[in-house]
Amino acid sequence: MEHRADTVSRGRAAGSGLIAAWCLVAVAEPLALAFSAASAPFVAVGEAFIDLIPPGLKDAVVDLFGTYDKPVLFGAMALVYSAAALGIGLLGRRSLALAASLLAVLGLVAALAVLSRSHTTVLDLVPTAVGTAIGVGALILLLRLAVDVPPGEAEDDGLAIDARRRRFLVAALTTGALAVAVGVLGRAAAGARAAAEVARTLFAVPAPAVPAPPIPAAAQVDLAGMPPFLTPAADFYRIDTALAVPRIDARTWSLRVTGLVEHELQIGIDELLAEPMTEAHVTLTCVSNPVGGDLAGNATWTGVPVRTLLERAGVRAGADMVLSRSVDGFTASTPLEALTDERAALLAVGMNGRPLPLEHGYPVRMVVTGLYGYVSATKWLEELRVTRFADETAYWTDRGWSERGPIKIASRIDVPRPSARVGAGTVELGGTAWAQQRGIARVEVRVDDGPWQDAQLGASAGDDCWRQWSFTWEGASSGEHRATVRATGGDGEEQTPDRADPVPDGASGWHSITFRVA
Ligand SMILES: Nc1nc2c(c(=O)[nH]1)N[C@H]1C(S)=C(S)[C@@H](COP(=O)(O)O)O[C@H]1N2
Ligand SMILES: [Mo]
Repeated sequence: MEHRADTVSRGRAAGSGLIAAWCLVAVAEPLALAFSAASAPFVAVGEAFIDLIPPGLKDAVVDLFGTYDKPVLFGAMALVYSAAALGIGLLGRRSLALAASLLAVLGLVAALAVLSRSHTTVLDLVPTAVGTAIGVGALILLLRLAVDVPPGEAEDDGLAIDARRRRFLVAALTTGALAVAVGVLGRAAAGARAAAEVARTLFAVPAPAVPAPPIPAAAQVDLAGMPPFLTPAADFYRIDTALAVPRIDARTWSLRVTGLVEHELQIGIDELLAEPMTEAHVTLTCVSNPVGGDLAGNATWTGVPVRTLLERAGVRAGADMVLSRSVDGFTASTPLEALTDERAALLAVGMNGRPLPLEHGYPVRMVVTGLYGYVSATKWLEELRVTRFADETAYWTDRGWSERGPIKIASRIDVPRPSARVGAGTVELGGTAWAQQRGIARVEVRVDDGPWQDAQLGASAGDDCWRQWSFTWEGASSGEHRATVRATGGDGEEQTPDRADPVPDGASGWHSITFRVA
């Protein structure tokens, strides 16, 4: 039977396109869990897209959606993909071959995206290829079944229009339901298997040769609404460019030390775990954290000092930077001096006494106190390249951020929340301040246009950690009030009121909130 536009309704054609296109995804995505993380076509297209869009646009999107940027990206992709699928279905009313070819082209685009990821091989094309074949098959089947025979024309199989429509509906619903079932079950099963695989390759964090001093109980200010002094891994902020978290088998993982060194090194996890470990409490902060923002977390990290490996490799004269590289292609440029001076600069394997969670860089990441994460805290680490700032640049430097990123002193008000309503009389305020490597010597609070007054500091757990503070405002009058905070570092630096945007090297300025007293 010929395929004529007037014999397939728009609705059935569009529905066929939509179901077939999502069959492709439903099959390919769970299948990808058996291959590398970058073999998942939907994720790969998203990552390739991020690499292609201009940095300015990307910053605008991150500004707008913050840490929801990933769900927003995936949602937008799903919409665009669905629209394309509807269009393909509609074109199928004219030509089955054209529609099938177009869906295959979408599969091809996804395949190219997979190949554009670092570390992918031809084998990683299997999920996309299988998904595309099944999607195209479903499209052809559904569009064939969608054909009505116009009244009066011969019906080759003698089926009446009603029966044909019912048959199409059953086929469409069955295919759709199968796709959803395969997608959901496949993902759950494969996800569970991947988790089990990771669990098998987890290791115990060795006892540190150099333990961190215990955290005094009084480091935690006793005030409802204050963040915990040590951030649990599950609540720790997460910032990375990876749309799918790399799943690394620690048993096959290795770290290479390359570039301007006397002898290149390659060491596996057992060799790394055999080195003496240092433990340190370090507050990690993100350069994109706005004034008063919460892209900061405090953890106890256990790891091998970066210095240990650099000394083993022998750094050659002229080097001034280490470009650390992640398995997902991310890079950070860390000044050599920050990795060789006395500060905590670790190849961390432990976070709060447990192996790093996958999202935070399992099995090994860098943590360097005093530097923003984008120039120091590479997760899923695989290479340390000793080089020169003049010769190589890192991921965010190529996108307009500073080549170096020392952390600026910062303070914020955590309690009360902005716009909160509090009872009259005595108002308790509390917050957090940090100046890594220097510590916090003083925090002052100002209510409305009143004088600056000293806040009470929580106990210190070391200069690399944030410090909590509290302030009691007696005799609060009812109405709207503004509180402002500023900190002074252990080196005497007083936090500047001058506002700076996070781009290119971190925000500055005082944090204020307004709240209402009953
Ligand atoms: N592989 C990889 N490592 C990365 C990043 C990344 O995008 N990819 N982002 C960096 C940035 S910008 C920050 S602030 C820290 C955040 O670490 P966290 O997600 O564990 O809090 O990781 C750093 N390490
Ligand atoms: Mo960051």
